[in-house]
Amino acid sequence: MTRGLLVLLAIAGVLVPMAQAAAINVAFNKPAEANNVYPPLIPGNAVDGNWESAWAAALPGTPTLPMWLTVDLEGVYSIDSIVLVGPHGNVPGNTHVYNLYSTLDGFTWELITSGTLTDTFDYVHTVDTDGDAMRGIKYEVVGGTHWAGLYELEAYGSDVPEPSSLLLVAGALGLAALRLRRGIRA
Ligand SMILES: [Ca+2]
Repeated sequence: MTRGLLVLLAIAGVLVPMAQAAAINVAFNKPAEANNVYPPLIPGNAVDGNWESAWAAALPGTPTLPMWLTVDLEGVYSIDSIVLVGPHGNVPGNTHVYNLYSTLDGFTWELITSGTLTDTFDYVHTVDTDGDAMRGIKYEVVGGTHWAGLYELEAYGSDVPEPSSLLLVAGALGLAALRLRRGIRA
């Protein structure tokens, strides 16, 4: 095995653990907003890590729907899954029909999926998002007869490499090759 190959493997050895880092909830305590709020059930309650605290709208059901909540991830992340925790124990059997969107720029929203959370009986949904890049997430309630709301929104993922990071890696590889050609030991 050549010294050059050893250097490349050593650098790759640093990068592999970063790529395999466990996914974390990148929505935790991020800025959240909603188009309607019933104080003290503020939007931030949907990203506080507590499944028993909720965001809720003040106006119930139609014709006030849709009600929505957005979370700014404050950066672009590769998201593997989104967990929605709906109402449980308020009005058992009540449904919350929702659309789930993502955005990269805060203006254009792309539909991820639609579903129905059912109070107490089916109130936790895990949505597989295949590592899609996201900057923000929107939960939009478009149906249901009671107050729209959400107890928690979790987004599990990891950092998407920024172009500057890739340049640093390329630079490190180039520097290693240059040092080898000149016989310089690291
Ligand atoms: Ca909560």
